[in-house]
Amino acid sequence: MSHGWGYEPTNGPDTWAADFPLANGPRQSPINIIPKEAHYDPSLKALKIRYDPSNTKGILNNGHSFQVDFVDDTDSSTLTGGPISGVYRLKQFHFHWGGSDNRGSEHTLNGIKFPCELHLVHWNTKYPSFGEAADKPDGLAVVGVFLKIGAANPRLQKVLDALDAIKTKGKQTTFANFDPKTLLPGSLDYWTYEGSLTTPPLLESVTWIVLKEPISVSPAQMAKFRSLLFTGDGEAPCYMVDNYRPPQPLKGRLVRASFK
Ligand code: SG4
Ligand code: ZN
Repeated sequence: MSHGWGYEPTNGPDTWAADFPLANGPRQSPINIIPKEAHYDPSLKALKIRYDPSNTKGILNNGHSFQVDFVDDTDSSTLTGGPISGVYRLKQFHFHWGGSDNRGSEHTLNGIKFPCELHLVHWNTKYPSFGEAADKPDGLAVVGVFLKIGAANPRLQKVLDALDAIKTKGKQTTFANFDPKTLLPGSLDYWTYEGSLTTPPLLESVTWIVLKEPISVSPAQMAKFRSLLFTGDGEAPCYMVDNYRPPQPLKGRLVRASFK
């Protein structure tokens, strides 16, 4: 792919395997979650999430999504408990969304797509850095949250208000004092399985923790996501929409549920 991976027909998910053969690996993400086929595991612990808003560093349009980055040089914003052992630090969060409300999430529920999915990316502090952790089987833990159309979400609005400043690829701006815990739903019930990054290099290093309860987003808020561009300044503009990978084969993996 001379022009790099993306979400267009010419460089989209169906083409990634040419440059990233792991695309056909044994533990790829996302997946379709079939709640009736998930195994309730009473030994799964409650998720413990502790974030320090003062770790918020900035917000960036990386040409595939936008992400809010966090300072991760101490254990002040961490994920523990749930299916993981040890302490994982928050690195960034980002979203995937559709060009229309009938698609956009990466994970699906009984084949149903949500209009958007939030990913909170954490790395295992048994490794020295995110970079060292990113290719280890227990290196990363990503919490996934579905967004469904409903009332405007006031917690999300502060993030969306920053998007005007990062419309094009490569743009970044300061973003301060945000607590991503405010984005989470009331219940932290989850499904969990062993998977991968959903973008190249598709590394098989992610313990996925997908929350059962969606959060809400209004149609006007979804329009704001869709006002971003995949393209950089001076390029023919291409709206950042449909930046999701579709579900991948389960290949015998077990999906466990923290709840009955
Ligand atoms: C998005 O493109 C993020 O912006 C990427 O963040 C992220 O890559 C990528 O998704 C894959 O993450 O939770 N969907 S995912 O599996 O976190 C990484 C950056 O490019 C490595 C930093
Ligand atoms: Zn993601």
